[in-house]
Amino acid sequence: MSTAHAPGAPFGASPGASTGTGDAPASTHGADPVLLVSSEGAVRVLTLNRPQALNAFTTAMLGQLRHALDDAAQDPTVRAVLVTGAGRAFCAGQDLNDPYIKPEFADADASDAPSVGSTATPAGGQPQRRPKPKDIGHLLDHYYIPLALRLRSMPVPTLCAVNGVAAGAGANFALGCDLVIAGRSASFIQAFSRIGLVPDCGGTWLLTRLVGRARALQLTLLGEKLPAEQAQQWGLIARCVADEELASVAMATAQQLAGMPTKALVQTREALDDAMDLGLEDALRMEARLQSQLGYAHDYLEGAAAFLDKRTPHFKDR
Ligand code: T3D
Repeated sequence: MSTAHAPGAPFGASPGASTGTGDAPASTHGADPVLLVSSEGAVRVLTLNRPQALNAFTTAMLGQLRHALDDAAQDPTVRAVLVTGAGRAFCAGQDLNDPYIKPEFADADASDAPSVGSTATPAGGQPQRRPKPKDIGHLLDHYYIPLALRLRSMPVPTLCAVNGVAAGAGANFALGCDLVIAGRSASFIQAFSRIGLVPDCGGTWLLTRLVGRARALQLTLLGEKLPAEQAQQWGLIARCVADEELASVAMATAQQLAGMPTKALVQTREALDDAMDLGLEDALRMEARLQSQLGYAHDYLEGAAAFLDKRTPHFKDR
């Protein structure tokens, strides 16, 4: 796959290497593709590419992202997925301008929609324009839920390199990855309460597990910016590194994951998620069941043999 460098993209992503799958074409008539796809060895790199709007998710981008994850999941040469953003932000969450969710407007007297903003009669007798509500839940059912489930069930480890602000669903998509490494200038904002919504894209589930109820409430109610360094101290993310080191550290970590026993990594993710809802005895039995399965697999036999032979193991299961 081509690795020509695209402007603003931290990894070797080529606009020409974008996926052609998704609910919208990857590239529309000369417009920049909203998702860049490239590979470095066994690492598939996905770069959100709407830097002018801080990589806010459009339905086209959400569709392409899911299909790019499907594609990586089905490609036996891919052993890790690295997601990042082009430009100064990782992702500002749902694009509030996307026609899918942007309210249409109707004259106030022609609509029974709730009024917003000033209720004063406008000067000049012009009819007041009011937004007609849309079912935002539809967007979640059709885009965010499949995307979040796809991410969490990837058959390879996932890593997010957070290169700038991650807000709303952008923050929670990042936190849904197995490892999150952020640049020092990055930040996380649960922006939902600022616009009258609840956390989505798995935010309720992820945040309570990652930082506990008190900090989850602090983040989500106040909607304040959490700097990357504090996010790391809180255990929200794995690492915080200097901005200029982010791309190299993230790629080195992704390559490290790609060289490891994939099945064991993925089953570890699933076991940790499941363990949150299990009692000790059930967790012990789950561990035994998983070890039983893995114990027959090539990677365990190879890993144990390589240790005894004092050589580097060569893992190949997926
Ligand atoms: O319907 C639903 O919403 C359901 C789904 C919900 C999932 C969600 O993600 S809800 C949360 C949506 N996101 C937000 O509310 C965040 C909105 N953005 C911000 O609060 C700020 O942009 C940031 C704190 C992220 C960054 O601030 P700053 O000062 O660094 O940048 P900026 O100047 O605000 O933004 C730069 C440009 O990006 C600007 O465009 P312009 O004026 O230069 O043409 C801005 O409008 C655009 N932009 C930023 N975020 C979004 C966006 N455009 C559309 N949608 C956005 N979410």
